Amino acid sequence: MTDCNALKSAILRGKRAEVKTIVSAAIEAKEDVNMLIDQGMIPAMSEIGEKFSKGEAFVPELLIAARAMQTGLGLLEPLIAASGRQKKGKVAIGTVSGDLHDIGKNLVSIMLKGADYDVIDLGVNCDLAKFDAAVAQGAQIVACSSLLTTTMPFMKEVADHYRGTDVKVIIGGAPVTQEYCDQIGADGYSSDANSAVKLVDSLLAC
Ligand code: B1M
Repeated sequence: MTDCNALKSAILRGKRAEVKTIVSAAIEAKEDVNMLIDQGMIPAMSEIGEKFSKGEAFVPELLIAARAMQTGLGLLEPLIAASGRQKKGKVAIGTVSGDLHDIGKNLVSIMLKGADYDVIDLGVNCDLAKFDAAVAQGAQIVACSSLLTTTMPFMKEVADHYRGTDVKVIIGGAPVTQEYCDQIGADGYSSDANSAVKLVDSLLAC
């Protein structure tokens, strides 16, 4: 059984090799992937975030922890996404223009892939042209992630851009709320990766 505290600690110390060893062993043992994410990875990022807010940790420490988390997520991704079944729909996801935070977006992306969605991951700093290109490839839903209060207003531009079309715009990220979603007229909000899957399910009536 994986020691999720050891995983959390390895992420907090930015020890990518340790993360790789722990996650690889868990994969080998066919352990529950969600447990690693929910009890090891997300708590690690929450803790470093709290320390950053209190001035007890700084940007370089955030970066090394984020890279260590990405190492683990990269190993888990094919496992979660592996599925021979017909995809339930196509979702484009990206962190909005001006914003480079991608850990939460990557989690949502992985969870959607794991739930049998075809996901076009547009990365970070996405402008309308990038979202449009994904829609041209058949994306039915555009999922926007924002971690900065300064980049949240771009979500309104996305919602306005697709209003009146068949494309649904959904939003999320730490500073985003249901109230903000209502205010900008987006089609849905979710607070975490799991509820993002439920939201997409409901919008596509799966
Ligand atoms: Co930055 N950062 N950061 N950062 N960073 C925050 C967001 C901040 C709150 C820290 C703080 O001050 N306490 C603060 C924003 C303040 C504000 O806007 N009011 C901040 C700042 C200021 C900055 C810089 C400006 C710092 C600087 O340079 N002076 C800079 C901005 C760069 C830019 O984007 N242009 C910056 C840079 C960075 C790093 C590069 C060092 C690194 C990012 C690395 C990376 O992403 N590859 C980083 C990090 C790691 C953080 C914190 C500590 C952690 C973010 C994170 O990964 N959380 C963050 C503090 C915090 O949030 N407590 C902070 C874990 C992740 C799993 O959660 O992304 O919320 P989250 O995703 C969740 C949900 O929100 C939801 O599901 C996810 C999983 O359940 N969700 C969605 C997310 N997207 C969704 C989309 C959906 C649905 C749900 O679509 C429908």
